[in-house]
Amino acid sequence: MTTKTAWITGATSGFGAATVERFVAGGWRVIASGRRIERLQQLVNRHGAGQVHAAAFDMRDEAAMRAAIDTLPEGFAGIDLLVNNAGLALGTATAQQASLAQWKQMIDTNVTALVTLTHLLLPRLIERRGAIANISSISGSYPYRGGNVYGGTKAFVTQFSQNLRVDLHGSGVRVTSIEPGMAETEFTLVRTGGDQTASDQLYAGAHPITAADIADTLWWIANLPPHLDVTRLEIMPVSQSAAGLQVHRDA
Ligand code: NDP
Ligand code: 8X3
Repeated sequence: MTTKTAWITGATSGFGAATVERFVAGGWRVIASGRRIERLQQLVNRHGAGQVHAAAFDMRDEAAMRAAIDTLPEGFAGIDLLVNNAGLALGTATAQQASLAQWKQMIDTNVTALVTLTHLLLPRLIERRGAIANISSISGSYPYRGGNVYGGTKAFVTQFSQNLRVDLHGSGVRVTSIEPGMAETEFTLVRTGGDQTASDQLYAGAHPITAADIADTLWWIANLPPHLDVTRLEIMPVSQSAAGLQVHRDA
């Protein structure tokens, strides 16, 4: 049997890092991408250059992304699975107080970079009758205060996934939108600009989703029989539920 290859974006932390470990343990080759090259290098050192290829670049830099694709080593050039995981939320302010620069960075990373990499890899995925797993979020379905553009980017990811499936009809390529709720990773540290206390307080006592939970889910999806496609998967911790309507009353 040919060794399968997965490209996992955002492999330096959280869901992506755990997913690299899960797929490497399962015998897949992994292209691990992210900006923090030292963390990618640690993955290569741990697993060997034959099993993990480090592709260090900023997802918002299209030229760097193209160069990373063009210089894939021979054993990593065919791709069976693209895990579009790299992404971030920046800030928790309401729209009227939010930073426009942060809004643009979220759109550039969570939307523009995701569609660019997908577009560039589609021919290889079609050739292998492969799969695409897009990491969306419950924030794309349930609005919450301060979720403004972050939730908007994830709603895009969910809908883009559904539309991709329609266009790829008959190609054998599977597409999944995974929509997790609260998960403990570096996500809140990034969102708050490095506030460890805020991160600890958010997750305290909530038994949030772990990165390994998402890695196991991706492993399950990737290894389903080829006639099955999990089209959308919403996952929350038992401790979380949506209860969102609010009413403002005149004084
Ligand atoms: P982490 O902050 O732990 O990981 C985010 C990853 O994205 C890092 O590896 C980071 O790599 C990468 N990344 C961010 N910006 C860029 C960029 N410009 N170029 C390349 N890589 C980038 O968070 P999570 O693991 O939680 O997040 C993974 C995905 O899951 C995100 O899309 C997030 O929106 C989504 N998600 C998270 C949830 C949660 O509660 N944690 C719930 C639902 C969805 P580096 O900094 O090295 O570039
Ligand atoms: C992350 C989940 O609920 O913090 O996408 O937006 S949430």
